[in-house]
Amino acid sequence: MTRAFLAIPLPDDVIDALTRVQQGLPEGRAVAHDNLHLTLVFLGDVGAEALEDLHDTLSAVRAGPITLRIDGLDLFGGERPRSLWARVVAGPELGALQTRLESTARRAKIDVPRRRFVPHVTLARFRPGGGVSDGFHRYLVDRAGFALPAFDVHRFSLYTSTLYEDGPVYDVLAEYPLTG
Ligand code: 2AM
Repeated sequence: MTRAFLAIPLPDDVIDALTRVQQGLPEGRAVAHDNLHLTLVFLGDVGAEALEDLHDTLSAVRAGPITLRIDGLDLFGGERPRSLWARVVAGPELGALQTRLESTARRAKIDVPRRRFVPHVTLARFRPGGGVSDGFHRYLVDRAGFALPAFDVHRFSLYTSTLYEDGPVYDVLAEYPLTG
């Protein structure tokens, strides 16, 4: 079985800007530069045959480029955050692609967890159940207006995730163009 997910890789200048916003984070584990992405569908552990089927279907997907914008930081988990993330804003085509990919994965017999799609880029993760310090609140307040100019993305990718003690390593298994 292979742990896998579908995501949109981000342009280098966006990654650099997100890396800069991670600086000064007083606690939590910052997501490594190479691991910053916009997840579309988390696939979980997938067998080789289902992965092949999925790849064949994804290779036939025709969709155009998508314009994205990063606008603001937010937390999953509130006062006891699980993660800090950058909000991604887009037109309806992002949600349409996400829905389509999720259905494609289900048709390939992949048991995709049912979760509302909140477009985001995870920037840091926190120890479960732990609170955060005043320093962390100051960090958030100082970056309250964080936003980046809009940018276009021209592909999405199938990633594998290998879990190690010091964090996951993501590898691109295949790429699919968003060029219409
Ligand atoms: P996250 O960034 O909000 O944690 C690879 O793990 C990607 O798949 C991450 O971007 C992660 O989202 C997403 N994902 C969604 N559901 C997941 C789950 N149950 N376990 C691990 N990652 C998940």
